Amino acid sequence: MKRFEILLLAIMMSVITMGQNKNAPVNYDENKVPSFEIADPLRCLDGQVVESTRQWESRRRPELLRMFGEMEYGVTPRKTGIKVRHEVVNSTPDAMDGLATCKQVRFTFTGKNGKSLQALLLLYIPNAPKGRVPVIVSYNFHGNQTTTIEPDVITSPSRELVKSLGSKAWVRGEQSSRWAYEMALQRGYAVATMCYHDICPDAPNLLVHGIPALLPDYNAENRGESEWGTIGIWAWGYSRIADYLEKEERVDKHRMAVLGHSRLGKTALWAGAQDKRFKVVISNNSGCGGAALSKRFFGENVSRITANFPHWFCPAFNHFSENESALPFDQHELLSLIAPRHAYVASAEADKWADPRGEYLSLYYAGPVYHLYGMQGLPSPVPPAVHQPQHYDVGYHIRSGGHDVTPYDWQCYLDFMDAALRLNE
Ligand code: GTR
Repeated sequence: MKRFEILLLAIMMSVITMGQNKNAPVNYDENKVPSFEIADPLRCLDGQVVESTRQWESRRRPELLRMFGEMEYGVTPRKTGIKVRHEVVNSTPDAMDGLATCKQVRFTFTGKNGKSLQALLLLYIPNAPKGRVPVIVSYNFHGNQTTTIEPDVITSPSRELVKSLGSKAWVRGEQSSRWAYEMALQRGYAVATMCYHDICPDAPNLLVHGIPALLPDYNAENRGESEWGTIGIWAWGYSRIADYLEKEERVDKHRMAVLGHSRLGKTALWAGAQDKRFKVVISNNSGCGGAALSKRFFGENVSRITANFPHWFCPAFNHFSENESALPFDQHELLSLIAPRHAYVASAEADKWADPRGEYLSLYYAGPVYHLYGMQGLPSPVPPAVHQPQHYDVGYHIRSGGHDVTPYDWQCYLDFMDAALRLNE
């Protein structure tokens, strides 16, 4: 047996009585955070501490990627056999009063079993800068048409599977407060968005309507312990968007960022951990299973999240319900997989469910890997006050208010990216 299989088996046997529980206790008291040791991300399972970036990349990084795949998000298949076709269905050179060129691109995914699926990418490219521009890639929750009131934006296809067509969730512009397109475009960034339901509808019984339908061996009803959940599938989708953008003539493929909010922040981190083309990886209020340390057991916990959203993770993650201390890794090690690229974590003061302090500490404890690359992580274990962004080679801010994406968040991300991507050189 391989080392991971033994580890997983040992964990499963030790937690047979635990389980996912929608009513599991939730801790909001800092005094009740259990004492636990923060694992050194540089220490391998066999106890060896890596001392060079070469060792990190050849030994520890693959070891961590395997653990996150096998025990949390599910293993991303090396080859899916899925073919992707792109078709520009609409191109407007003077969108947003001439600020941008708007392209809408249909992706058709076809599996070896002959089944296919369509998704729609909305891409805004600023008109003022000459040449190639950096791009921010970010899924939306309710369809491209909800991110703006621009009338030409085509409605994303897969929504009716999730909620009835009459639902106000799908109304044009309904989520526009979360999309600071004009600010990004004015600052020279392209923005690419797609509805995450197009890649895989977000409901346990709907996996068969997403990318899994194109995989003949995927058994959505009875997944293997380490088989893909939707976070893994959405992360795969982020990489397929990057494939397209790499070939887009106005986009600088060396300056791609991925940004996600909440469950899509978890997804952005897992995508950014695996796909090195994302040079900046931004987690907005991603919480449990995202940036927040699981072992703090503060706010949402593994028992609650796996009970409420059993399809997000692989089944093996359930074994850590009410048993976070048995995890052979924690989320700071997910963040460390982004180095030497740039990780950014943002919290909101009132979003205790996402454990703002745990999100900050996670980024802080990813520091040793950044240091190995001669880069600067967060200098202090003490989180900053609200509206005091901390921008080093990694970035963090906490703002007032609740679980959301606001223009203030975008402003911080753009400031950070200007420096991280050396936009003004
Ligand atoms: C909540 C979930 C969080 C977060 C959020 C969201 O219900 O408990 O983990 O992901 O959804 O995605 O909006």
